[in-house]
Amino acid sequence: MKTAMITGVNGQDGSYLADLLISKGYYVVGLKRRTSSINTGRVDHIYDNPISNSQFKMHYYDLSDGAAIVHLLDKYQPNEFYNIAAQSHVAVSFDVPEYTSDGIAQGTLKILEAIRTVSPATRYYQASSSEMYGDSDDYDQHGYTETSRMMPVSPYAVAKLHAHHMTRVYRNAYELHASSGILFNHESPRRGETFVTRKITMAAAKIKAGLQNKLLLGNLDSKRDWGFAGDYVEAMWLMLQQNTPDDYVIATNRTHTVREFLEVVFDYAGLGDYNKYVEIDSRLFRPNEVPYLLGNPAKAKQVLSWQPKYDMPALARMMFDSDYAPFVK
Ligand code: NDP
Ligand code: GDR
Repeated sequence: MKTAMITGVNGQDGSYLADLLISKGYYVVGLKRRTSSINTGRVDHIYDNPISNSQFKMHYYDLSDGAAIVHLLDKYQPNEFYNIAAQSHVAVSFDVPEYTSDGIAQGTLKILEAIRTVSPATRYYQASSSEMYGDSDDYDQHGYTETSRMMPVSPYAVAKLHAHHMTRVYRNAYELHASSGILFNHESPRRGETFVTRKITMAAAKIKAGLQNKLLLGNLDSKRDWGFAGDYVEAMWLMLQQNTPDDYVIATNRTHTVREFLEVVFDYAGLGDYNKYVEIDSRLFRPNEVPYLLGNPAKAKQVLSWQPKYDMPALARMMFDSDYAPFVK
C-alpha cells in the first residue's frame, strides 16, 4: 500500500486530495495544525466511514516546525508528499506578511530539506499559485504558461514564488522528484467562507431563504480563471505519477469577472438583479490587485492527459445548490 502525506489536510484541497488518494488505495497521513476549536469538518466523513478510516491517520504539525517534519518523514517514509498548507488568503497576507511568508517560504524550505535529508525517494508536490503572475503582461490570448514572467503583487504571492523556485532548485540540485502545480483559482462547496465565490453563493442562499438582505463586496472587475477543486487535486496526483518531475499550469482556460460570477449565481437562484443586494465596501479593496488571470493548461493536457470537467457556471451552480440545500424543507 502506498503512503501519502498531506499538509493542510483539513483545508479545501487537502480534504479533496485525501478523498482521492484513499479511493485509490493509499494510506494517507494527514497533517493539521492544532487549533483551540475543532475544525475537521472537511475530513470528518473520512473518520465516519470504517473503510476510509482504516486508511487515514492524522498528526499535528505546523509549517514553522522543522524538527517535527523530520520526525514525521523519517517515521513514515511516504511515497508521496503534498505540501498544501498555507495562510492562503491574499488580502490577509497584507495584514500578516511575516507570518504568511514564514509559513509558505520557510515552511516549504524546511520540508524540502527534511525530504532531502531523511526521505529522498519521496515524491514532492508544491502548491504554487497563479497569484505569482501578479500584474505581469507576459501572456497571449491563450493565457499564462509555465514560462511566463512572474510579477507578484502581494506578500502571499512573493512567498509562493520563493517556494516555487526553491522546489525547482531542490529538483535540479538534489534530483528530488519535486513538482509544482501552478494552480489557478479553484473553488467548491468546501471553499473557505471568506473567498469571494463562496461568500457570494452563501449570501445568495441566505437571501433566498429570507435570512440576509445585503452583500458587501470589493472589486467586482478583477478577472479569474475559476475551476473545481475536485478536478484540480487529480492533476496534483497525476504530476507525481510521471517519471520526470516538472511544473504545470492547471486552469480551465476561461476567465470571468467577479461581476459575471455574481450574475450567474443570482440569476440561477432566481433573485434577479444582484445590484438590489450588493454594496461596494472600500475596505474590501486590496492595496494591490491582480487584475486578470487566464491559465493555459496545454502542457497538463498533453503530458498528464488532464482536463477540467467543470466550467465557471457549472461550478457556481454546484456551490449555490450546496449552500441552499440546508434551507430546502
Ligand atoms: P485552505 O485555506 O482551504 O487550506 C489551507 C490549509 O493549510 C488549512 O488546512 C490550514 O489549516 C493549513 N494551514 C494554514 N497555516 C498553517 C500552518 N502554519 N501550519 C500548518 N497548516 C497550516 O486553502 P486551499 O485548500 O484552497 O489551498 C491549498 C493550497 O493551495 C494553499 O497552499 C493555497 O495557497 C494554494 N492555492 C490555492 C488555490 C485555490 O484557488 N484554492 C490556487 C492556487 C494555490 P487551518 O484550517 O487551521 O487554517
Ligand atoms: P484570490 O481569491 O485573491 O484570487 O486568491 P479571492 O476569492 O479572495 O478573490 C478573488 C477576487 O475577488 C475580489 N473580491 C473579493 N475577494 C474576497 N475575498 N472578498 C470580497 O469581499 C471580495 N470582493 C471582491 C478580490 O479583490 C479578487 O480580485 C485565491 C486563493 O485561493 C489563493 O490562495 C490562491 O493562490 C489564488 O486564489 C489563486
